[in-house]
Amino acid sequence: MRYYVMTLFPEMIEQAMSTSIMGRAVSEGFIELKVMNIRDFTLDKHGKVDDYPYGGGAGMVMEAEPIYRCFEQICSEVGERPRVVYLTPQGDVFSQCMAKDFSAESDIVFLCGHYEGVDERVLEEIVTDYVSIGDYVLTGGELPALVMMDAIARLVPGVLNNEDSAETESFSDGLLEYPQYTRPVEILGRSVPEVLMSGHHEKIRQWRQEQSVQRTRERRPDLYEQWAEENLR
Ligand code: 6GU
Repeated sequence: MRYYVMTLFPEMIEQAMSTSIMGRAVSEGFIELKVMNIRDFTLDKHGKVDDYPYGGGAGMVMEAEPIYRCFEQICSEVGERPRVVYLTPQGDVFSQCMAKDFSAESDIVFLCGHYEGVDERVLEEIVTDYVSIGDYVLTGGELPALVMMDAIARLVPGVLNNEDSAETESFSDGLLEYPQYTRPVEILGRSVPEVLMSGHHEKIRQWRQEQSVQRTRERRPDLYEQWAEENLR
């Protein structure tokens, strides 16, 4: 899978994507990352990429031209029109279900906006998906793009060491994860639950399932209702 990121802050993307599991996914070739600096595509001799908003008002608006020229270069590399995600609080709220949908693509383009926004005309021309990562306001689309790339990449075969770890955990079956323990057997006056040391695999599986259900009911009643609807009724 190949990610293209159109941004004015390429270091922000490169940094985060060179670390931990994403770093390994890139260096081992499971994910190909092409970070495009929108500033490299302006024809303006001073490298200007934004301008005042028509109609007045605060802040600057990112110009259509450099973004469109950047997109054209991406299209010529991909050979067809890829999905283009514009990160905006006005988009559909990102979910595990959307991550799964995107993980089937061979190429995804992320357009990161800044300032007061992006000239609407280039959005109309190239964007296929408007995505938000939640109901709060960030200064730019880079962190949301990173969030999406992480959530999508871990569904790509090979990115996680453990074959089934993406499937058995939180959300895959609509429940939150059960609690985990490691050595020592006692610390801070608390012991590891007996059943986990019993070696009885079926009992362990049952206990974990019960913990997941209980935890979901307490911490995310909204998710619990959905799960109960699909599994109990
Ligand atoms: Cl995708 N962008 C910005 N700027 N703020 C956000 C967001 C996106 N999602 C939540 N807040």
